[in-house]
Amino acid sequence: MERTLIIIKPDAVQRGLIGEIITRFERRGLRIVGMKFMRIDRALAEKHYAEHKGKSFYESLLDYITSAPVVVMVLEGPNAVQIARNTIGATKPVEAAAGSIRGDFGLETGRNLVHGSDSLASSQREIALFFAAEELISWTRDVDRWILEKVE
Ligand code: IDP
Ligand code: MG
Repeated sequence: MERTLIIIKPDAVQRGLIGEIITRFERRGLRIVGMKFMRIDRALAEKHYAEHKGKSFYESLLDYITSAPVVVMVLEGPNAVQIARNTIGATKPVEAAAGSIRGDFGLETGRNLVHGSDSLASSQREIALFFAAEELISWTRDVDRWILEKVE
């Protein structure tokens, strides 16, 4: 089982797409183990996007992610990191497959609606930035045996 950090970014929240986006992850079969509605401040944004410091889009990225409230989620499942990335689609909406979130709702890279961790190591680092351990709920769904080959 893996966990991954998802952010429904300010543009998606402003456009009323919270429900649509959560629905796509739920339908995929991923299990929500943490979720909060919040405004990301500058300090947290800098930590979250530290790998991009110095890049041409860094300042506009910080402005974007701090511009309005977001929904932050931790999703769990086998291969959750890669499966969530596939459901989200490629970074640039112009390259995102139709049927992915960015491929269905996005046009520009700086308004690409959703964040998903890019590796297991990133997910662990990012989850710790946004959630305290006690905010993450370990649970099973009655339907899990119809989604997972083996329920732990
Ligand atoms: P990812 O979100 O698909 O992992 P990253 O390369 O990690 O993509 O970039 C982080 C975020 O920075 C992107 O989701 C996007 O919002 C923004 N970004 C990346 N490249 C560009 C760009 O060339 N122009 C504007 N924004 C960008
Ligand atoms: Mg990334």
